[in-house]
Amino acid sequence: NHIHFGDGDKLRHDRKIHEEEKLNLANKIQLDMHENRQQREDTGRESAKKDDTLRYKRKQSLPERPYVDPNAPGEGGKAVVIDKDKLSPEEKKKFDDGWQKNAFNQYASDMISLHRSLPDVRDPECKDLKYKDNLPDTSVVVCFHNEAWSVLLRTVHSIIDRSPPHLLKEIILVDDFSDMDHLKQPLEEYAAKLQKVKVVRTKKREGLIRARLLGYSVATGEVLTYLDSHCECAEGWLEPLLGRIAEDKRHVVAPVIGNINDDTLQFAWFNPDQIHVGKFDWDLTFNWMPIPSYVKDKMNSKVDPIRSPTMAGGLFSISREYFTELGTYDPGMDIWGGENLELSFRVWMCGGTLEIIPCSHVGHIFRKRSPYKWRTGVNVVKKNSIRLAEVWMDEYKNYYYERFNYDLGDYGDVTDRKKLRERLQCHSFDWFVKNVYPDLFVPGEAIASGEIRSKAKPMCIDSAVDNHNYHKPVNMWPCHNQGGNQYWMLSKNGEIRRDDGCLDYSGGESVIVYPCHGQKGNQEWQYREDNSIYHANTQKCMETSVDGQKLTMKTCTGIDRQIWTWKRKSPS
Ligand code: LR7
Ligand code: MN
Repeated sequence: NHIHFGDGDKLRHDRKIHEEEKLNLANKIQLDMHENRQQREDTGRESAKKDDTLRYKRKQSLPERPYVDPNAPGEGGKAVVIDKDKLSPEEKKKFDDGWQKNAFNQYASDMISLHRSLPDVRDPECKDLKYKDNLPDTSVVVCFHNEAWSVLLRTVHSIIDRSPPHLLKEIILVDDFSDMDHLKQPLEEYAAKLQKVKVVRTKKREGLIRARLLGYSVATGEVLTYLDSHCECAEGWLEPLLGRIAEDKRHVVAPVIGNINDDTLQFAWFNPDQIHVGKFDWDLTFNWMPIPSYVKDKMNSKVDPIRSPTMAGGLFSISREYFTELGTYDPGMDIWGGENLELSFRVWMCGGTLEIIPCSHVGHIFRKRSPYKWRTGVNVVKKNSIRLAEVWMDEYKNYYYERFNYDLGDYGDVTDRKKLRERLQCHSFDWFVKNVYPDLFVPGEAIASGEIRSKAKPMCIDSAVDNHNYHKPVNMWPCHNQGGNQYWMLSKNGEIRRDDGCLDYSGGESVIVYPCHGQKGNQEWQYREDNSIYHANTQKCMETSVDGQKLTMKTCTGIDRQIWTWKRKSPS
């Protein structure tokens, strides 16, 4: 499993040579950053005292930001609304291209200052929190593949403008083999003018996981902070993250992730009572959930760190030493996906904690589609997820595998990662579930699971379960025996569910999928001895239409169109 990073070694080499030179430079820079006035006032005091004052001063002051007209587009995090009808044909084309290339409104972003102001979104209580004097410094690693100029540079400037200089060791921009021209020479030149910003490049498209490993290999700060390439850091974002790590290097921490609207670039944030934590579903996708009661009950204040079973993956800080001990990332993971759950499970199972820090806010552009090319012909997310399931999930991995009928395919070699787990002497996945995420729905508790096949025709109950499919009628589809949208579980309290979606009937023609509410009612079903599926509330039975395409609810009669085979599996 050898990776050729290319630039990494060279940089490390260069670094050695310039270490001394840079140290001098760093001292000089720091001195330059102090207000000369302060120094002048201090002359005459004894030198020890002066040092203290300087250190204090350094902690307080942020770099000066260039003046931006407060009425400029997007200032204060406000929305930029563009009336496309008023654009000239050329501008319209620019507008469309921007969306096409980035899956967000690049045209709007280009209108906004790289130094735009954001509201101070912190809870007032945050300002009472005190942090250690000698917080560790951080390298911020930003990986990108074909990112828009204004969005990437706004990320960079928001880091510089809102981080106390002595805590920001460097920003490492990792170019994952982009082919856009602006990311080549122009970025190099721009970065050279900014102190502390380095550009490193992969030699081929590696995907975000190995790109992050390249960033890791050249980073020198005590803490590593990873950010996506379309973020904006809000006032005071950094100290609370570093402060928590300073208490114990095993604290892995993430900011509250605000939403930068993909269309208007409006910056929205979450108050302490709206903050969500990370969960996962059995198809191993990451999702958000409200703070569970067993987490909330242990918090003394709304600005306390919030324990989170998983993390989104893109925005977090970790002690560089601890990241090393913990085995960084799995270099066998490609392009995108899986690494966030892998690291989440690993942190918890191997002695660390994962927390969201309510006083730290960073915005991220959430997109509806992925704009860049993935590896074709390989389902990389599935491959990455199987790698993590094999290494970390023990017998629980089967709940994931059932979802695609154990069609694992080639997921490469995971021996090294299994050795890592042994070396670290980690807890079992069962321990993780019971101690960190006790209210997780575990399919092993299901009474029946798998496809639900009609006796009348080889048709199965079929529906996606996600925000876009909630409230929509559930229909029938030819059985494909591959799990996926035909995989359903009957829970102990009568829900027919997948992840957090439940079959729900409230009268009328159709059954719909609806978020599970755990209250029985419209979501209570019985799979009866005669293989009918009975809805207690309305006393009706599931029935397929004569052509087999539709699912309806009818008075129970026991005809073939009301008889179902539900593949059962004994809990593994
Ligand atoms: O091949 C690639 N090489 C890269 O360098 C593909 C992507 N990337 C870069 C890309 O430019 C971006 O900066 O990697 C970063 C993440 O890719 P996005 O922004 O296209 O994806 P995303 O925001 O949906 O990614 C989320 O899930 C990923 C799973 O692998 C990573 O963990 C991302 O970091 C994660 N993003 C967040 O957690 C931000 C909050 C979103 C949520 C929920
Ligand atoms: Mn992203």
